[in-house]
Formats: sequence, structure tokens, C-alpha cells
Amino acid sequence: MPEALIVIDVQNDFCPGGALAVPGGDEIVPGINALLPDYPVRIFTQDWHTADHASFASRHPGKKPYEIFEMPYGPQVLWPDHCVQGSEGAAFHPCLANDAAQVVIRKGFDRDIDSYSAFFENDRATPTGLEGYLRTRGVERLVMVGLATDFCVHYSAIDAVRLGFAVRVEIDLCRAIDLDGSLAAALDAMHNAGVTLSSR
Ligand code: VGL
Ligand code: ZN
Repeated sequence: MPEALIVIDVQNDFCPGGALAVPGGDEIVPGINALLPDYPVRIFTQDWHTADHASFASRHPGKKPYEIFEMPYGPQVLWPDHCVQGSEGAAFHPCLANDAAQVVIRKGFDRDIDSYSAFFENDRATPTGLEGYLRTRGVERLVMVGLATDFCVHYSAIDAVRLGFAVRVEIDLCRAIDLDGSLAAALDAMHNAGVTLSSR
């Protein structure tokens, strides 16, 4: 059974200088490039928002980035505007070997709902289609790397376990936003869900 490498959101806006920069986000690029040839199935994801996306604090008068907002689907962190469809910030980091991607999953493209996970939007129910892609290719084991450990990697890993995949997160090839202890909480949640957290 082939193993898939899922490279999550290694985009300019999540790297230093970007709109939602993750500390050290660019440091993982060489390690990810080196890993790609080892995997027969290679999937990249891109956070891909409309310019007026509901997860942007700028859409909510009086709200500031990193405040929590109650959406119909539950509490949502409000973010600085980032990863707007077609923008330079939404592009992959220029050194990322993204030609290796066999499929690129774009997520968060619906204005009214965010999508941290590569599998489901933040209602935890609307699928992105990735599950079907993996199943039809006969994949049962996943390795995840990318940004950010405590949001998109975390949600993707938990959803994948819930769907029955065996999941390993290469923690050294991830970087975190770490809002109010969110990194520790994410590591705990992944561990408790049965995700293997490996470090090289
Ligand atoms: C992400 C916050 C907002 C991520 C995406 O890729 O982890 N975080 N949008
Ligand atoms: Zn986003």
C-alpha cells in the first residue's frame, strides 16, 4: 500500500514576511524537498481564501486579529487577511519543490466558512475531496508536514485518524503559530487521537 506525503500550506503568507507569518515557517522547506522523492503519493495543500473571507478580522467591524468570533459552525479565530486566491501570499514558498505535487487541494475557498483541515471545512462535515482521492489511490498511511502545526496540520491529522488512516506527523518539518498555548494543546490532541508524532 503506498504511503502519501501531505505537504500542508507552505505558502508565502505563512512564512517570515508574510501576512500571517509562522515563526521559522521557511526553515522547513529544504527538509520537505528532501523527503518528497521517498513518497509515491504526494499531495500539497493551499489555503485559498476569497478577499472577503469570513475568517478575516477585517470583515468584522470592531474585531481584531486573533480574537474569537462565533460563526454558525462554532468558534472561529479571526485572522489577518492572508492567502487570498491568486495573490503572491497564497503562492507556494518559491523554494518549495511543488512540481512534485500530484494533486493540490485548495481549501477555505468558500467565503462563509474556514477550512483548516485538508479533509473537511471547519463545520467538520463538508468534505474537500481528499479522502476520495486517497482511497481511490489505495493509500492507507499518511505522513504530514507543513504549517501550521497547531492549526492546519493539527486539524488535518485528527480528521485523517477519524477517517481511519494511519497518520504520522514529522514534527521537525512543521512550525506553529502558538496562540495562547495552542501548540501544546494541539500536540496533546494529536497524541490522544493516535497520531504518531515523530522527530528526526
Ligand atoms: C492556517 C490559520 C488560518 C494554517 C490557515 O495553515 O495553519 N492557520 N489559515
Ligand atoms: Zn486561512
